[in-house]
Amino acid sequence: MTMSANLAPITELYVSYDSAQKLKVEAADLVSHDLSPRQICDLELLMNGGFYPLKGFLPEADYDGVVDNMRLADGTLWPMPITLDVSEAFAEKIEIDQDIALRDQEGVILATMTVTDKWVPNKALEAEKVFGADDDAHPAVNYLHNTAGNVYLGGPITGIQQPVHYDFRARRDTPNELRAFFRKMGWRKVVAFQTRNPLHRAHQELTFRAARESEANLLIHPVVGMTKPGDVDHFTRVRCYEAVLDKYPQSTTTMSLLPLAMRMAGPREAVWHGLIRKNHGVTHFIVGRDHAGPGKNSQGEDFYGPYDAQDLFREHEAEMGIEMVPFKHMVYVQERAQYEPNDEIADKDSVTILNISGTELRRRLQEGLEIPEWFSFPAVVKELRRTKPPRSNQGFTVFFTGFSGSGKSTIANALMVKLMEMGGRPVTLLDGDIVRKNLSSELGFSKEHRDLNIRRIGYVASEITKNGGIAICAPIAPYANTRRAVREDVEQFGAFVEVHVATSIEECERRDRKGLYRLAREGKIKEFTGISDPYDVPQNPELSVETENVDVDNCAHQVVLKLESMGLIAGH
Ligand code: PPS
Repeated sequence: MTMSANLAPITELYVSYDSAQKLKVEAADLVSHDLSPRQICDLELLMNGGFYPLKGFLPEADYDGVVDNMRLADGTLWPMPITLDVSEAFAEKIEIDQDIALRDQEGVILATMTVTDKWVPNKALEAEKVFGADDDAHPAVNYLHNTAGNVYLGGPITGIQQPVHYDFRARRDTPNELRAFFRKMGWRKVVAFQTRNPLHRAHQELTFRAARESEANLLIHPVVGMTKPGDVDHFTRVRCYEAVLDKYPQSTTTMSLLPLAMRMAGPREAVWHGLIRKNHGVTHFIVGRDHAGPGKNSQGEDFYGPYDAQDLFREHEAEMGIEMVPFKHMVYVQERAQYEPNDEIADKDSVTILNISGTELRRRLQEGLEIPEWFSFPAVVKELRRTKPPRSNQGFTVFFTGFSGSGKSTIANALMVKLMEMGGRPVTLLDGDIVRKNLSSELGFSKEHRDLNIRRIGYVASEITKNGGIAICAPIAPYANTRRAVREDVEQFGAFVEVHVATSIEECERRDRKGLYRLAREGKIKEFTGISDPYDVPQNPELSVETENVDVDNCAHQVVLKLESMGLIAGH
């Protein structure tokens, strides 16, 4: 199969400038749905033709077909449900055939939609069929169950304006802008490389080889919408891509940013990516090992086989009208000082093959260790180090939890002093009592109020962590779920070190330093943790300290040792 692009403009869902002005005024009176970040990404690609031939968020019959056999009701291949999920309360207000306004997070109206369908999806079935397992360890399944609304609305979209982007505007192209660029440059064959990671030398080699072998030009087409939680942020990645771009021979290669919200759906995602690239005027698409893989399932196994994505793509290649270029695993051969496809090295026994895995790279960045030039470009490594300095220069949070009177505050204070003695990073103590005075003075001790209190602490700690400081928190934080939520908030930016101050309730009551346990026993204080309110003992804290028969200094020292072993403070 030899492809050559049809670069005529693709159908967009935008109305003309005049109609948009009029529609915008009229739409102000419609019931509004505030789009989630993922829905904004989906809407942008719906409107600009990236999701052609979809005309809007999927109606029920199309959704059923896509979930069941990757086809719209009319038989067209489409592997991913593009749905407008809303809350039950919102759905109740909406009648069939009603027009609604779709707004971005600042309230700007981007489109209107005529609601033709409203239904409650079978999410478990969607998870099984689309993502391969109803397992929350899959980021998209987790999203489906824990973030997406329970009702789907479907219907055609009338586009008013593109979502506003303030970043990297010159690097963003709609399908028609890319088509026009390829036309102007005379690029009749273009191979696209999809990525959500920084590019290193191996990627540069493999993409360029792919282009050479297909006698095509190259489009580096990174996703800047939503990728896998925990990925390097797109700001850093784009700076890295720009550094790699001039390593390609001049005028063979271009880069464009794609505002896609990935689902990490492996094989189905590969087919979806191919269709999206086709819409952008591309003729060839690189599919690697474990394309758009979501990582391990809750049993610790891979969700998909390493070549499932290539197999499914190949099955539908002719129908899609875009050719797959299978990704070769490139390794560095030291003796020849070059990258070669692993499966094409005939003299494997007599040469030295070098490779650094993603995990090893993260470790080296985390610990500030050397990253050799054969592996990556110095400019890329510099950008990565700027964003992710070694752990010993990053912010982090130490989160003490335990009963009232367990010794949390005393150990936290001692730890703060020790860290200040070492210097280097600012330290903030968010002690239970301090917080209740300054941040949460209106709150009591109901479950709801305790949760609010802890989430506020988590928010402040995550901001401190993000900005390179050390936050030491010392609330009771009795609920495991809330502690987990705080961990997630903080871990976006740095380490979260949970320390269980494991003093028994009997010992705390015996000490009764504030006389509160007596009052709680007498019923004068209600909902008292450990007496008349629950405490979930931490199951996997980074550290658990005993305080009976151990002095405060020693407890604080145990925490310092833990921080040292985690690489958070540099050894001497
Ligand atoms: S929580 O559950 O994490 O929001 O609690 P926290 O903000 O750490 O506040 C605990 C301090 O408030 C005092 N106090 C109570 N504790 C538990 N239960 C009840 N009902 C209660 N009422 C008042 C108590 O002094 C706690 O202080 P610490 O420093 O933990 O001893």
